Amino acid sequence: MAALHFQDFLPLIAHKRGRHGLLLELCNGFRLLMDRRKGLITLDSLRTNSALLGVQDFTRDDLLCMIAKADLDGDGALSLLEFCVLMFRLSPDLMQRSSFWLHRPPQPHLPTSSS
Ligand SMILES: [Ca+2]
Repeated sequence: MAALHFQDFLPLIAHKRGRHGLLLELCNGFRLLMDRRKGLITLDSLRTNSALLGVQDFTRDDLLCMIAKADLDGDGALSLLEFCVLMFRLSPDLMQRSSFWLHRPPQPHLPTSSS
């Protein structure tokens, strides 16, 4: 049986809790992995918390490669946005669902004249 990773649960979370719940879980996942002083996921913070992502058997070079592939601005660390993009890329089911969400943008809750 293949090991399950954080991103494997994202489609289920999206189905059960909707896009707001999914974004909340992504933010929670980011916070667990980030370097608290920098507010970013660094190589060191990723190595320290790699078991949370199910990548504890990854080498330093594997983790560097993972960061490099997701590091959109080239600063050597992952921001929340870069982490979210990485999780969507690692989860094909989630990627398919995201195109559905793009066609149905969130509806703002505007106050009515009676409220
Ligand atoms: Ca970056």
